[in-house]
Amino acid sequence: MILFSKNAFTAALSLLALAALGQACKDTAATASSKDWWETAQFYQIYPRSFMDSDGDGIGDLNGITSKLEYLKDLGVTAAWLSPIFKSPMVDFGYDISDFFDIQPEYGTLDDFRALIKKANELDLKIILDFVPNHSSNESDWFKKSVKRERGYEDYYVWHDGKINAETGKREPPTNWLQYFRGSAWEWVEERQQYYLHQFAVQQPDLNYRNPDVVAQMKRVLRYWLNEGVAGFRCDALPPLFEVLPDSQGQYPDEVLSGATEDAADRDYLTTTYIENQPETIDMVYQWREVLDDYQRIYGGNSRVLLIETYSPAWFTMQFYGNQSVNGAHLPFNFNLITVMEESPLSAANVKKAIDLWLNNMPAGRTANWVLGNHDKRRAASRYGQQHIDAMNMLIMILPGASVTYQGEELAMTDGEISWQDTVDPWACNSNADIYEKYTRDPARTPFQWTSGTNAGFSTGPTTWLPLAGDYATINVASESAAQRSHLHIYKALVELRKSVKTLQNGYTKYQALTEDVFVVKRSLSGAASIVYVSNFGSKEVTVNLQEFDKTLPASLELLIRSLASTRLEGASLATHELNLLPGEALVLSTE
Ligand SMILES: *[C@@H]1O[C@H](CO)[C@@H](O)[C@H](O)[C@H]1NC(C)=O
Ligand SMILES: *[C@@H]1O[C@H](CO)[C@@H](O)[C@H](O)[C@H]1NC(C)=O
Ligand SMILES: CC(=O)N[C@H]1CO[C@H](CO)[C@@H](O)[C@@H]1O
Ligand SMILES: [Ca+2]
Ligand SMILES: [Ca+2]
Repeated sequence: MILFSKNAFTAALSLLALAALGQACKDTAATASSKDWWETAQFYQIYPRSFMDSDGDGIGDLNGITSKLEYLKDLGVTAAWLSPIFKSPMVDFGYDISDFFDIQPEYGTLDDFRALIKKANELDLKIILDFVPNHSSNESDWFKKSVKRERGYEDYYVWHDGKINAETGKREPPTNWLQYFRGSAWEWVEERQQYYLHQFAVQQPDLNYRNPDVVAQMKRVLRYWLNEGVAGFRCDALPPLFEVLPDSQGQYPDEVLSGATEDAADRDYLTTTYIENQPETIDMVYQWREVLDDYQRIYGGNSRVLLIETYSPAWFTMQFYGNQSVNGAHLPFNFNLITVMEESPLSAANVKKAIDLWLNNMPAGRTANWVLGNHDKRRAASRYGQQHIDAMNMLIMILPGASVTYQGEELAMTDGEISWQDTVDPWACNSNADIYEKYTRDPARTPFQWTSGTNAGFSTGPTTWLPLAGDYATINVASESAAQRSHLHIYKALVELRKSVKTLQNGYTKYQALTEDVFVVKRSLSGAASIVYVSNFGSKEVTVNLQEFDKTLPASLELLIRSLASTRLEGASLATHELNLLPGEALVLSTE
């Protein structure tokens, strides 16, 4: 399979272009003009439990989503990816699946899902499902059969006898491996007289990918939902898919101390050399891509996409794209704008660092992407500061490639405050009242804010599964739609701009940290107007000379879109040699 030749020539050209440039800023060349739908798409993540409740039980559901598809259409997004909607005991809120082929009753029925797809098709919106390959729920039939060693299911999971401690004579887990959610990654099952591996919660046993039956079964899952009309999958939690092979005695190696924390229950206490980022994981993603491509070849239609969740280092993550002869994921999610700013403050230099980290490592001919948040992280407006949310939304729409929005980022929704009593996230529940805030993911999962009314218009019921965030009276769809200016209007203008302006889809990209606080991006395409993004991430007013960034810029630029607090007027002409920026001000400008 030679799938690369089309881009090889442009890739070579872009290398030449790069070599010809100075060090101050960086150009990335775009590939030829016609792009597949996902390459410039706006993906929108829906967390179904918290999006819209149609029946008043306080829990979001499929009919709720269907009733709000017009909102997504109005936002202008290309595709929505849904966190898991499959049958689940909800220990990890759907990431513990007990039946990969059925819908969680709280969320609706298969017919409800079909109605959702039908409506989405009518609106020309694509629906992408979450694929959770690493584990099932321990309440799944597969696991129950495996516990009983039923024929065909004996090795569906990673089972082990453990080892006998020479001093105490007692049985112990096979290794010191730790789960993500605190504590040992091994659980003893009395009935089977063996331990099973669970890299996540006790109720999420790891499937055994060294068993070809498991590999085939999970491909059936993909084909099953493709038959229901989905546009692709977002693959959950790839790093822990494979573990290292045991030695000839069947023993696994212990991980060593990492030195990162003193807390012996925290996953970071040990290295993850043997339990994450194994080469077999890369190959499995290539196999899933083949399933999707084969499906399209047989049944036609648009490309079915594979998006990948991985927080691995660049050397591993970039392999998911594919190699010289095989295609991998269309888009391995780029979390750098999240992770770099978790470790260091929001500044022009750190934004540049996050962008460099992706674009300098991405294989030639592949498509970049930019993610601001998800249901595992504090909300973007809380992390970056509400005054910077427009600047960040602008950034992910101005940079080349696809972008991903987590529900509520378009409104600048912030985290809810969830007490220890109200805490439901298993990660936090496995800790205690003193430290749960370090682990809890509940604050980013509070109900979506539709109106300033009861339950923010999310539910007509007496309570909601998580309390609402405190700011819903002002931060909600109805208020922001009615306001003359709002984060929502800015977001929509950005999506519209990305869709209508070829320069943003196909143009060259150049960017620079102009000062400590001011970050600037230019997209250009021959024969078309250039688009310039400039943002002041600092807390002081500054004046910059954009000519220092790019001497070819004209003396003035036209203002297209401005952050909420900016006092300028759209259409104004701004001098490039002396541009004054308020703290937190971000602008999208055009050379036209
Ligand atoms: C799943 O795990 C939980 C927690 O260990 C346990 O209480 C429950 O009985 C298990 N269910 C099955 C079917 O093994
Ligand atoms: C690409 O990946 C495939 C599948 O993992 C592997 O067989 C092949 O050797 C790889 N090719 C290169 C050039 O790395
Ligand atoms: C962002 C995301 O999808 N996070 C999920 C990763 O996988 C674990 C286990 O399935 C979930 O707990 C996270 O919510
Ligand atoms: Ca409901
Ligand atoms: Ca695994």
